[in-house]
Amino acid sequence: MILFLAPVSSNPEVPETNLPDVSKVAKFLCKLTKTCNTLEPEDSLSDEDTGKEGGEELRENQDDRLQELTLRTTQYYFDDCSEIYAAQAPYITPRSGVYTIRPVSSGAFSVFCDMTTDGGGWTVIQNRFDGTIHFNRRFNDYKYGFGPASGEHWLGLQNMYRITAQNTYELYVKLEDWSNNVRYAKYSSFRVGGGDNYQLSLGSYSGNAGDSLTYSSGAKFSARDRDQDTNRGNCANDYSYSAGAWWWKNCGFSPLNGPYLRPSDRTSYSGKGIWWDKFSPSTYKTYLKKSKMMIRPADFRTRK
Ligand SMILES: [Ca+2]
Repeated sequence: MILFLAPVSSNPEVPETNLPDVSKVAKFLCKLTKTCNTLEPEDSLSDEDTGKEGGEELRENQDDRLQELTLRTTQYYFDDCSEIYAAQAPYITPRSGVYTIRPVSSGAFSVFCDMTTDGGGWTVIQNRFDGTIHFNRRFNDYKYGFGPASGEHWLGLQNMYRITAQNTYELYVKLEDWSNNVRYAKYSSFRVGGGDNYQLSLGSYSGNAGDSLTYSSGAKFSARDRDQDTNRGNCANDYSYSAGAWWWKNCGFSPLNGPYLRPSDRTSYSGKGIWWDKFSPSTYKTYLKKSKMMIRPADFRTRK
């Protein structure tokens, strides 16, 4: 397991906080991983290490020092964003941003960590907010993921499976409509199965957006080129009332991977956009502006 403390990129919405002393962080990390002998950050890097010439200032600020520490500890990884939260919390206000994690039995990959919503520690698995990344894609894209972790993004079913196989995870779905109303739906457990079905298992609902996902619990994942639903057609492709890759049964009520439609795109013939039935009934007038899905261990709060 292990240890990336500095986000690759910070969330501009999060105010800068004082960074910790790097040597303290290093001590904490080696204590945590019992690898003190191999984790001795040097005071400075050689020109060769940095690619800089002429003895110019090697480390301009603590952000660079944290990045250096990150690069020098690549043999250790965190399982998910909740562990990064726990590693940062003793020293700083945990910072949202892109980090690298490596779940058990998995390679390393980048994720966006939301450290502010509902107590933080969330690993973002889906994020849509401006339509810059198109989501009308084939099954393989949904399997392996697409879009930058720092922007509009689908983490990938395979990575969701690897993360959620480690522990019991909860799901937080944050939604915003075009009138800037923000609501959420939370599920006490969320698991994506293995194989090539990526079957969804969900726990109980709470929140203020309404429950539009429980219907999909038990569903296999379908995309336009992979029909694994229980409908005689292909819910991901064939009907105007449901669109995009999702955990469809006889279709469903929460296509958050649907087309990104702005108010100007809406007509009674525009098909369906991103919607969550209980929050944005499936009429052409109420497609959503933002959708963010995030997961973290269900025992996160009691562990803190
Ligand atoms: Ca079908």
